[in-house]
Amino acid sequence: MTTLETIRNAFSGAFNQVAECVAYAPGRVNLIGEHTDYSGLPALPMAIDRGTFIAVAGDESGVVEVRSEQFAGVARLTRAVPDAGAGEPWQRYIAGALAELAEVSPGRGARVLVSGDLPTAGGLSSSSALTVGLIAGLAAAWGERLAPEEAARRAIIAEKHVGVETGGMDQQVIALGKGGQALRIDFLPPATRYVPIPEELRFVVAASGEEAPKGTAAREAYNERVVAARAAAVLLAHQMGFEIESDPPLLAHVADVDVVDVLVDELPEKAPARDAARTAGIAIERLTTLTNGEVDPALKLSIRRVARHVLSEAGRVDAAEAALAAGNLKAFGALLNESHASLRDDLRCSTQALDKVCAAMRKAGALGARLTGAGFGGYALAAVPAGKEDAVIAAAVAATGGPAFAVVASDGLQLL
Ligand code: NG1
Repeated sequence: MTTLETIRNAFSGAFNQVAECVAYAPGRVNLIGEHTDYSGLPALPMAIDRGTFIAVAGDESGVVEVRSEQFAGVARLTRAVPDAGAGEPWQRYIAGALAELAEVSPGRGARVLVSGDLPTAGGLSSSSALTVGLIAGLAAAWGERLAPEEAARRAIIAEKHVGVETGGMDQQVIALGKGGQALRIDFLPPATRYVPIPEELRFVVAASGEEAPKGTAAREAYNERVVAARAAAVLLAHQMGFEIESDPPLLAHVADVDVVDVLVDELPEKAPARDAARTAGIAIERLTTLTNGEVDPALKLSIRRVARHVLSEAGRVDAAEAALAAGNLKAFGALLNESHASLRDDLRCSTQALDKVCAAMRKAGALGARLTGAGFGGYALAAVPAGKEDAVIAAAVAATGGPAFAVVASDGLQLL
């Protein structure tokens, strides 16, 4: 297990000098509200008791050198042109973080060691923990202590530049998490509030056994859903007789209208973004342009199913928050199961292994289980009554080989 002491010792061993500061950024598990953030609709995640330590010592080299036993190779990125040095996928997060710190002591460099106990297989937000922690740790070493909200804001932009059109849930809960509490995040208008987790409710996370790497295929599958949701938003607004003026158009802009559930059924089952833009009379770029790249305007998107998932999932976030407040664990568990079914059947980001591990955990006594995070592999989450954790963990390991472990709601970003 990595601790402040072990990372400090490892830093001295690696660089033959003492670390000036250590940032700790936890992972997160999203309780409910999956694939909603990029539509401006709420999510309910919590920071967990596993995370990433980032030990830093500043220097005057103008170069940032990052080492980690978790990732292959050593990154050596020049502050002036950080993109040029980023080879391995994980190094692109460093380049993104450096781009978002361009104005902080621009001539300075740093040596960085990354270590921790957060699995990188997908679903527990290792990429955002790395990005948030790097931004906070490097800024501190260069003389600027960023507020957690500001570290999150910069990390969201950094990750978008890496190529995933992230909605921003992960970075916010990693920065703002609190022990014993989930964090309800609203995006339009932006707001957060803490939601206490009942004492008798426990959480287990379990690997599906399939990596959900942020490589090309997973990134494209994610970005396609982002654009399908935008296309659904403009078509629904068009059906209601108005045009969404903000950019990009989001399902949040139509979600509050009473008839929206009925109108969703009239959306095209599959259509390219190009057709949606033509029908709504708007420029195609408003749908397909991403921060880094674009989605092919001719690609057929599952507009109706994506909209049905996103809008129904937003309703489940409200219901889940109410169930937690009322201590109604049974209702909370049932909502997790409904979320999984919707992600599997409508958003289509589950896999057989995720379905299998969720089913195994339910059978072993979980109140409910669902994939967590973007899906396409990675981790599943189970809500478990206190005392049943070991049985649920054993069932998950028997189903997929593990790992599976209990997680608790924990504090967010810290500078140690
Ligand atoms: P993960 O599981 O970290 O890939 C992604 C997005 C979130 C959110 C979820 C789906 C990033 C960094 N995170 O999470 O913003 O959209 O998918 O709910 O892209």
